[in-house]
Amino acid sequence: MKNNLTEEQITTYRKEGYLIIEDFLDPHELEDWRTKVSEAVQSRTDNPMPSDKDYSEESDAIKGKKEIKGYFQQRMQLWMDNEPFRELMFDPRIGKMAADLEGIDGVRIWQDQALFKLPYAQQTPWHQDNPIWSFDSQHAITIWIAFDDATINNGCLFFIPGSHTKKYLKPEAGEPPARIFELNPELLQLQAPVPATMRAGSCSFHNGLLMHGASANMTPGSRRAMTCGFMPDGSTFNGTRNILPESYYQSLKVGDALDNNDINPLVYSRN
Ligand SMILES: O=C(O)CCC(=O)C(=O)O
Ligand SMILES: [Fe+2]
Repeated sequence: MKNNLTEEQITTYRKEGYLIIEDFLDPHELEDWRTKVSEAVQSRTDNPMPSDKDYSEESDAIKGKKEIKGYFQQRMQLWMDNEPFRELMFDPRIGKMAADLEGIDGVRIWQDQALFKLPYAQQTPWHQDNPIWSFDSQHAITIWIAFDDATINNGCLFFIPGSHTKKYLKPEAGEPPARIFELNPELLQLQAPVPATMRAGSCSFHNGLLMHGASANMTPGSRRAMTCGFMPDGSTFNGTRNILPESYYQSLKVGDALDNNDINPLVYSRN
C-alpha cells in the first residue's frame, strides 16, 4: 500500500481539494480487496444497509437506494456486518492518510459504501459530501478506491479543483444535475472539472466540501469501486439524520459529540 504521503501531495490536496494516488494497492492487495468487497456486497443480497442494525425504511440512507434506478449496486456500512471488510477499513494507515491530508488529530468512519456503477448507468450528479451528513466540518474527507480501471467511458469521478471552500446551494430532487451551476454561478469561475481517471487499485481522496460527480457508464461492464467518508474526531451532531441508526438519531441533541464507536468507529488517532 502506498500510504506514505509527501509534503507535496499534502500541499496539492489542500490547494485543489483532492489527490489521486495511482497504484495505491499493489496487485496482490488489489486482488484481496476486490474479493473481500465483492463477497461483502454479495452477502448483503439486496439490502443496502446492515439488516440487524436499527435502520428504518424512512432513513435517508435507504430511501430510493435499491437498484431500481439502474444506477449503482450500493451497499453501505459493510464494516458493521462483515469481518474481512472491517479489517480492511479499520487499517490505521488509511485513517492516518486522511488525518494527515486534513491536518487533524483523528478520524472516525462516517460511512463506507461499495459503489458498483452498473452497465449503462447515468451520471452521478454533482454534489458535495459533507452537507448531507450529520455533522458540519471543513475537514471531512472521502477515500475512493477503484477495483476496475476508472475511465471517462465507464464513470470515473470528476472534481472541480478549488471548489472546497464553501457549501453550495443544492438542486431540488428531480432537477437536472446541471442546475447546480445555475444556482451557484461562481462555480463557473473555477477551473474546469478534472476527470479522475485511474487504474484499478488506485485511489483518490477528496475533501468533504469538494464539488464532484461522475460520468455515465457507457460500457457493458460494471465500474466497481468503494468509498469511505471519514469524520474528524470531535465532530458534533448538526440535526441531520442521514445515515444514523434510528434510536441513536432519536437520542441525540444538536451539539452532542458523535463519538459512539459502535456507530462511528475511531480508526486513527494521534494520541
Ligand atoms: O462513485 C461515484 O460515482 C460517486 C462517489 C462519490 O460521490 C463519493 O465517493 O463521494
Ligand atoms: Fe460524493
